[in-house]
Amino acid sequence: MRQLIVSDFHLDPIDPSRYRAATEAIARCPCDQLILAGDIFETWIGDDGATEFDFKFLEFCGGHSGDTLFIHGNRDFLITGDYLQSFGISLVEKITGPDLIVIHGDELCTNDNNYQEFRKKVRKTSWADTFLNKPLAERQTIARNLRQASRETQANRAESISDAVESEIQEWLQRFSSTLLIHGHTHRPAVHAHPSGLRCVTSDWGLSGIGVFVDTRDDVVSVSLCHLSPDNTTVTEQWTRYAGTPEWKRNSSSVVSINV
Ligand SMILES: [Mn+2]
Repeated sequence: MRQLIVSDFHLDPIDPSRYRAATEAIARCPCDQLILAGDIFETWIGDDGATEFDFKFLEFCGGHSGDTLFIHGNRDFLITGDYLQSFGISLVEKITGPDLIVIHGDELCTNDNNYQEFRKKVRKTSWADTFLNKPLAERQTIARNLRQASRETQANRAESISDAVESEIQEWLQRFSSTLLIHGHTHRPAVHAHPSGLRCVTSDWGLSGIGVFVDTRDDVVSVSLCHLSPDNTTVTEQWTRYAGTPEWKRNSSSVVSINV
């Protein structure tokens, strides 16, 4: 069983080359389950605002060799489950189990009070209903203004405010008795060994990006941080855990190019 977790493509029709790059990079990676962990689209102002590029990309993801799951990010949380299902993609709020937790990751950034307040407001059904009832052009203007405001806030914000908070990470791992948490959102790709388990962070994308493979075979689980591009797939770091043992061990082999 192989799962591939990617996030933060931030696809925007003003740059079609990024749709192509993401598509070609994923096409190189056959897997049983493709998990799109949020902020796949730079903005989503309603399913009726989808462009031809969005449509083709979702069609590609839904037609992928295995199952495709979609987790909302903070930028594309208005994409609906019905719309995704029409491409064969299942919307899930998050993946939580003892073997694996996958979330977008904004839930972990609890030092950013302003953002958490905003999140609470816009994730209410009433906010979404009011917004989606506005004409498309008005929604486009609102989204543009929000993006601009977000860029200005980010430029003036301390690094630590927008990163995942250690106590939250521990809490998530312990709540689901898990030793593996994978998320995006912070755009800080890495593998972190925490006292309760391993945390893998996926990257944002330009024409390539960093995703995570989870391979489960018999009694062994391997987690690989991978650089994915249209031309090659390179494992940069790999960790392994044997069933019945709580500890992750980092594999010593250096960077390898793999044909997956
Ligand atoms: Mn995000």
